[in-house]
Amino acid sequence: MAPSSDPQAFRAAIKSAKTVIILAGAGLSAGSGIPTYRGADGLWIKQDPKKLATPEGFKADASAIWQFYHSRRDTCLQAQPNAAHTFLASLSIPSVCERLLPSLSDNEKPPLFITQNFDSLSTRALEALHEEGKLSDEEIKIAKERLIEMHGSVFRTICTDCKHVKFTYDTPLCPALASTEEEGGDVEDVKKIPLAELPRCGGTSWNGRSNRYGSCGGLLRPGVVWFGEVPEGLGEIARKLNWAELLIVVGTSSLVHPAASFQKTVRDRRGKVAVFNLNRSEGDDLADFLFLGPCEETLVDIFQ
Ligand code: BJW
Ligand code: ZN
Repeated sequence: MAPSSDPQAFRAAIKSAKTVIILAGAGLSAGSGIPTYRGADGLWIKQDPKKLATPEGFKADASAIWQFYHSRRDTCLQAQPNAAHTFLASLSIPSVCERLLPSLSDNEKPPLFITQNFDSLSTRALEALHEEGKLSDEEIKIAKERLIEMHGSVFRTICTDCKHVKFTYDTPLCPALASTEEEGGDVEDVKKIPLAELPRCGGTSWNGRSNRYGSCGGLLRPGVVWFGEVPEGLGEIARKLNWAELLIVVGTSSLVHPAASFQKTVRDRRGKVAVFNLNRSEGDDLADFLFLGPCEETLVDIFQ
């Protein structure tokens, strides 16, 4: 049966669901000006993901990788959460959650929010609600615990030696990256930064080596999940997917695994799937609901 685009039927499904999971992809942040991966203007159309988004690529040319991620980090820093981020974040406000998802079990509030995006815009949308006094300290803490960034964060670094993980919005991460301004330029064209001048564990002023965790001087890598690496939070995700009565899929092409298989997992357990996407996407013909258009409009409109 073709998916339904009837807002009333969707509202009925969401109102009766005891467990809801949201899965987001790059389309959620497209309205904030962050490029997607596979669209006409997508990153992986212009650039080779084997060179830029694999551990092997990093080993081969850490300088090119760091310049690529430095530029994308700055794009994310300059972007603002859009109406879809804000709407999804607002589900963490108890009164909003109660009104829009009245059947959710107490231990399912707010709904688990899985994002493949590394841009922190969903976190920043929560932080904005907190600053506006709409989320208490305790509520934002719980909301952040229920937000899984399964492909990591561009604002995290991981030390390749001591494995220390650090989160920072500071930019640039080292002086050598300050002068690399080319946005998405060809990898071969960017300047070669010596390994010693790339971001190092404990900071770039560090000039010796020790065994100290978090200050060992080792080479840092971006804290994102590359192809061939295991995404984060999979244990929690698998447990929740088994019981989800409704999976809301927002702005993903559903081509990258394991996220691409979440729809099938939910359907196999007789849960419902609703897809919000600008265009048709992989597997959406099997969804129960399909709403085409920019999610910063469709997602917000449907709940009004
Ligand atoms: C809008 C919109 C608007 C636009 N409103 N919508 C063969 C078969 C099966 C699997 C594999 C295979 N060969 C290799 C694999 C595994 C591989 C994989 O899936 N590859 C495929 C390409 C085939 N996967 C992995 O390697 C993963 N790890 C893994 O499998 O480990 C093994 C394991 C798993 C489980 C248990 C144990 C072991 C890791 C994947 C890591 C992905 N990393 C990236 C890069 C992150 C860092 C960076 O950005 O540089 O993550 S790749 C990139 O794709 C990024 C994204 O999170 C991810 C998904 O992309 P997304 O979000 O769907 O974006 P797009 O651009 O594809 O789609 C955007 C959508 O938005 C479009 O549909 C638009 O229409 C829509 N849109 N504007 C609504 N305004
Ligand atoms: Zn270290």
